[in-house]
Amino acid sequence: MSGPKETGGECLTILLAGPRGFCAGVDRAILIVERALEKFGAPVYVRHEIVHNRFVVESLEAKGAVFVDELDQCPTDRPVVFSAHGVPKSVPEAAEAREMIYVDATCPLVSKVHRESEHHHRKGCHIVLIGHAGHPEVVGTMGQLPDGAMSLVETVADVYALDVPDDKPLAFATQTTLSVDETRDILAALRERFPDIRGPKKEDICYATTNRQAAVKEIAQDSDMVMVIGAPNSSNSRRLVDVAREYGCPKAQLIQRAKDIDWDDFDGVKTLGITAGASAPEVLVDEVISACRDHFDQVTVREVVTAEENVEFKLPRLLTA
Ligand code: 0CN
Ligand code: SF4
Repeated sequence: MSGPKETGGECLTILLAGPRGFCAGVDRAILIVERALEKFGAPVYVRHEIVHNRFVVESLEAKGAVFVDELDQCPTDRPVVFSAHGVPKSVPEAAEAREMIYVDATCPLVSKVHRESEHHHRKGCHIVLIGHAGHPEVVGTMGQLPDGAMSLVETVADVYALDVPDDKPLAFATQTTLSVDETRDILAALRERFPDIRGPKKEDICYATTNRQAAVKEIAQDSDMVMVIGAPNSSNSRRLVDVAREYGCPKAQLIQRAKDIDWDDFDGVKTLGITAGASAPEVLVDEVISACRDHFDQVTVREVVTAEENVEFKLPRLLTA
């Protein structure tokens, strides 16, 4: 099929995973940019995409936010917001040195990992971070400590190849948006190789990542295809695709918008699973469902809810005073 309604009497059932989409950290980060625009007027600079979603970034640009990669691209007389993923300590230090107004939109659950890493470092530990090289959260977390204080592992193989100082106790921390199952295996390897390693009871994967993965597991097996709405640079969204594939739906894919849907791919698809990463707004889910309604004669939507969420984070004081 290629154009709208060429299917002739075809029905589609949509299984909508719940929870999906925005988490409390993303809600807060976006609100921080909006409040900063209200308080300081435009332009407000934002270092890195506030969350990994083009639609969100473009909506904020339309309100007067200017997105940059690095702090030195901002004029010193305008406020700057740091993204939800966190920043190395050197970034707020540089902002202070330049006497800039800055607002930190780092998710409190990422900041918690920063503080725990600092705590282990103060106790004399070397820290093993489980995460994806180059991801801004990993860059931010590693940047809480001096160079060489942390080692990064991405896989079980990395654990066995790991070279750590033998005169220090070990502790671990993790990125917040990893695959729960993969991290369990990496952690088991770490604990097997270093039985005394210190760290949190489970890992640092956040509630939103955990709940969205559990929800997509529930729909994957019953779906002929799963669409995860999210961006290619969104770690938590990409993990939802991995999890859906592992849990019985090889035809799982990441799409950013309805226009990315390849309708030719729908051959034999009677049940479509839909979820969205923590940085993908619900309006994009609605857009995909409405595109499906345009292409099928009958669409039935069934929401499969595996958890209720009621997490809320406070805004920084600078924006509430
Ligand atoms: O997609 P995000 O902006 O970030 P990652 O999943 O790539 O870390 O979602 C918000 C999560 C955070 C922090
Ligand atoms: Fe915070 Fe988790 Fe949301 Fe990231 S995905 S912003 S860590 S709640």
